[in-house]
Amino acid sequence: MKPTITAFESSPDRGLGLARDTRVRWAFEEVGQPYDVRLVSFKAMKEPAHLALNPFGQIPTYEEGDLELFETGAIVFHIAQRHAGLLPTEGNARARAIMWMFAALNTVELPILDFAYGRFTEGKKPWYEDRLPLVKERVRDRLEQLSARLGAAEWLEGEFSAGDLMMVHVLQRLKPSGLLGEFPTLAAYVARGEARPAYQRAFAAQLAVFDAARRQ
Ligand code: GTB
Repeated sequence: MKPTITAFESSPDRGLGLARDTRVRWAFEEVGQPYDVRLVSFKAMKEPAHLALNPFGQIPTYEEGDLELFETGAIVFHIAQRHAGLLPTEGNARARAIMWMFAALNTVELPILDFAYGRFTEGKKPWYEDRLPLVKERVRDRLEQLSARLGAAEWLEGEFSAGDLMMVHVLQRLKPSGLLGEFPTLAAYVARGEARPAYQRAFAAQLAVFDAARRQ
């Protein structure tokens, strides 16, 4: 059965691929699983039908038969468990790849979101500019640590895995700010992820949605 995910009818990132359906699309493409997309408006995301799928009123969601999921960590993990290609089969290597998925979401994405959302949600507060250097420093700390760990390796643990997929998508969020560019090792890591044919297909699919919405 072909799974269906939800995505923004018109993404606020204007097709940059930063909304979280892109990481799910990328996972589908890596494992060769076709999928359908149901587009939702901001209004529909807060209505009962969508809230039944995701109580937080967010995209993406995942439906396959009687399975309904939200949270990209859970969705990508589910796809990676169901299909070969995103998690190693050997037990310890698999555990390490899963560890990096959690590290991407729990340790690296949190300060990045604090930085990325701050401008929109707190940008007009009188204390925003005072707090900004602290917020940026927290991001830089994580990037420095991650960059040191990655070193000259191509991917975090040998072969490309769901851990890299998640980490690359989390780091991409920093590209518009220029912060990622301060860390050439990580900028090159993100570029390697973006060069993967599966990523290219996922990116093109989400961009096509944005372009179609703009033409209407
Ligand atoms: N932890 C959840 C997950 O990983 O699935 C977070 C899901 C989430 O934040 N979804 C966002 C959403 O639905 C879309 S991706 N927001 C609407 C709402 O909360 O009302 C986040 C996003 C939005 C915009 C940009 N952008 O413009 O660059 C990038 C990412």
